[in-house]
Amino acid sequence: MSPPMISLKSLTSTTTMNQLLATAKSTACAASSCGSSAKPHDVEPAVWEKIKDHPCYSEEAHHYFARMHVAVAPACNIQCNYCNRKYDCANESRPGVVSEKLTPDQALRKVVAVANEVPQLSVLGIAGPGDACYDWKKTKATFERVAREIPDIKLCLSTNGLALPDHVGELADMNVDHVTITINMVDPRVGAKIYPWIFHDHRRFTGLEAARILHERQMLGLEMLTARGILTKVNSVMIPGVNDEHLLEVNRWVKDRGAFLHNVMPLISDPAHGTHYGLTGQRGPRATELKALQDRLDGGAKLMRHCRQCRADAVGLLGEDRGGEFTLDQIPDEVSYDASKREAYREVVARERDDHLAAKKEAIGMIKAAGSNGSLHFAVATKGGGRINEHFGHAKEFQIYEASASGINFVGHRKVEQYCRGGWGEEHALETAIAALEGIDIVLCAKIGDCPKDQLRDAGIRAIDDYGYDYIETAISALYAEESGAEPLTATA
Ligand code: CLF
Ligand code: SF4
Repeated sequence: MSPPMISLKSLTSTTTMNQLLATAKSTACAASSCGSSAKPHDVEPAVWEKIKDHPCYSEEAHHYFARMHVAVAPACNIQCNYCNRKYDCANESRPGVVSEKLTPDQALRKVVAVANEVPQLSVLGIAGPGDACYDWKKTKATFERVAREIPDIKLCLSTNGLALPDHVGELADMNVDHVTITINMVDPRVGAKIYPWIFHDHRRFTGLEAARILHERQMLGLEMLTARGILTKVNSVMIPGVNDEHLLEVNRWVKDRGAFLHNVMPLISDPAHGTHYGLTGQRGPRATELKALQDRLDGGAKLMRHCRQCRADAVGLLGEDRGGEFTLDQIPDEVSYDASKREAYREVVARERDDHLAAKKEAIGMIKAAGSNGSLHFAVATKGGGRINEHFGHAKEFQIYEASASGINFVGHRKVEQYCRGGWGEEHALETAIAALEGIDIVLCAKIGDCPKDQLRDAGIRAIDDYGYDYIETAISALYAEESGAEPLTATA
């Protein structure tokens, strides 16, 4: 029999403590139906403790937990050809772009306000808009103030690595468990095409010398973090014709030095952004080129495939940005932290995750038992919680899964223009969504109208809303089994 469904939506939109706890209590039986451990078997328990609530370091956690960035570090010590650190464009969504810069005190106010309203919040990241290690005083002051007020929040930092070796000791002292270094090259000849200059040791360096110094400092920083047990993720920007092939070598180097994850991101390049690459016509990779490179990297340093390339002031689950709700003018001058919503949410999520993991295990067993050699690609409309819980017309992105004899793998996401606005479908948005879903066999969503369903069918894509609010893997396994002629699974959600 199907256990009652837990609605994470009800948790995240509940406004009072009593409502939240009542919701948690009413869902307890769903969790008790599952005795499986929430810990995956491929990581040490101590590492799992560090990643289990971090939406970037655990693909599974990104269904449940949110990060927020505070833009306290505007200064930078290098120039990347893909960046111009423009501060005032709320319409862009890419790293290095923010709407308002904050002092550490303003950042604390904002973190407390978000923690009181967004129960999924688990991580505070400082990712610019400049370099968090170069603008160190503000980064450190922010982390110290927030950690005093909200001790259980995870602190996360992203850096170009040049100033990193100077601060690894303090990062360890502050219990920062997660650091990201952007490493785009390990050969200074490649680096010279990406970085026109760096500022180091009170001097400006250019050309090969600049790239060599940056490379040596990045490797040193990575080794120092690994030695202290700080989990390090390496971000690499894939720049076709500049470092795309070279990233295979980067992957080997960072794996050898203990990187926990490697996240290869596509170059975002547009003349309107005013960056060197944008203005000189350097293109970014196509989605298929990115995936092909990621597939070639499989077997090296473990890959992250669910990055959303967030802004330096992003707030919310990956893939959503609620930053606009928490600008300083909307936050009271005095805010005090109330832990109740976050604590209640965590209790419910712990149970929900057990249930989800059991369903996932069952689904993957079913896929393997189906004995098919083929693969199917699914695009899923979801608002989080690992469930199919978004209407097709409201989706701004689809999560992409590949089902094959080896199991069910999350392989990325595709952004789309929202099709339905105010009850009306936008024809142009539907056309671009269908184009973005190229290569997809089946779209899974909570609801879809006849018109978009027919147009998707004409494009060779089946749209199915029969599994609305089920777990993603449960629906995928049932459909995969159906295609292979095997007995479908009974939905567990
Ligand atoms: Fe922020 Fe980065 Fe920490 Fe995450 S983002 S500092 S590790 S909390 Fe995450 Fe955003 Fe991708 Fe970064 S989705 S851009 S990987
Ligand atoms: Fe921009 Fe970051 Fe590069 Fe500095 S390190 S130039 S902020 S992308």
